[in-house]
Amino acid sequence: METVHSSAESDNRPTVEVTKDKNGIDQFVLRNLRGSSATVSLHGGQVLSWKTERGEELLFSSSKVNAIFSPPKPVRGGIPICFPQFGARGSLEQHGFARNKLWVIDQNPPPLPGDSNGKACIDLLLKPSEDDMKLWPHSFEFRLRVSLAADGHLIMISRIRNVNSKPFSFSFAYHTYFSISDISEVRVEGLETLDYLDNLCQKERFTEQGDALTFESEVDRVYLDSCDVVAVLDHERKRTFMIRKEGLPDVVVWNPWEKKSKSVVDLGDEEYKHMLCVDGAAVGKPITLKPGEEWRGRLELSVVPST
Ligand code: TA6
Repeated sequence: METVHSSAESDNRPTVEVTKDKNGIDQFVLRNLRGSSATVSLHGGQVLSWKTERGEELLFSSSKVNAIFSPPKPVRGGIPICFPQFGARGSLEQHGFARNKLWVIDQNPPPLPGDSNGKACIDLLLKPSEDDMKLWPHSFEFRLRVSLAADGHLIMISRIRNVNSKPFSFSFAYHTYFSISDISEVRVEGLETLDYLDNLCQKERFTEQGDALTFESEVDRVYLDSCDVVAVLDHERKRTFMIRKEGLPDVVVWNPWEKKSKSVVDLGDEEYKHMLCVDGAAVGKPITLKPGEEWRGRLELSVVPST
């Protein structure tokens, strides 16, 4: 395992180490000085793991991943990047192609003032191939910075620039699979009274009632125009995931429940109990960029003890 940034005690800095997965694709392990870590793959720019300083995994990953994982499909779990669309429409695959592509290290990332000091970070870049342009004829530069802060917070910043000669529109989501004790022990706060589109009812619009969201069956919703802080409380594990977002007006909430799980080939039949997707997203209204314009979507995840 090669260390990209020195972690020698003397210089007392966070580290980024490079490894390869079983398909020989580079993965980057970010570590802070307290021992928290995050692993990012060049495949899809996907965060595959985010661990506490005690080595506890915070993101869900299907047990079937080793049996089924076959690029270009993404690993079931972690945080797949959904771009340039969320959902299945037209000729693009479900949730777009970004998560199925091989990204490269961004050798010359434009500075992100105030978002790098004291963090272990990696900058990745995705540009469309000729084949991509046939599918989605828009030139873009997608710069992704994944950082692990000194306090263990995981930060993802997506910068998507239109390098085209004409405007284009897209939708986006950080498709975040949280690891939970049991779906019956979890509630989501911060979505109360919001309108949502229900994917189980032909995207019909409903209004959420006035208290926290709990789960008794399959849920597949896009909550619209949410506030920028959402909490996922896991009563059993006495911890709460805090989701802070900027540039991401919507929140996707998905749990496949028992019946749907059985039809998802790379998800164990009982694994719906131990995962919940709560995605910072821009899905309700497409984002339109003029030539030269850039969009930025920032997600900051943290975990705090809670009763
Ligand atoms: O709303 C979330 C969703 O669109 C669900 O409908 C389900 O398809 C989920 O994403 C998983 O999508 P994936 O392509 O990752 O299997």
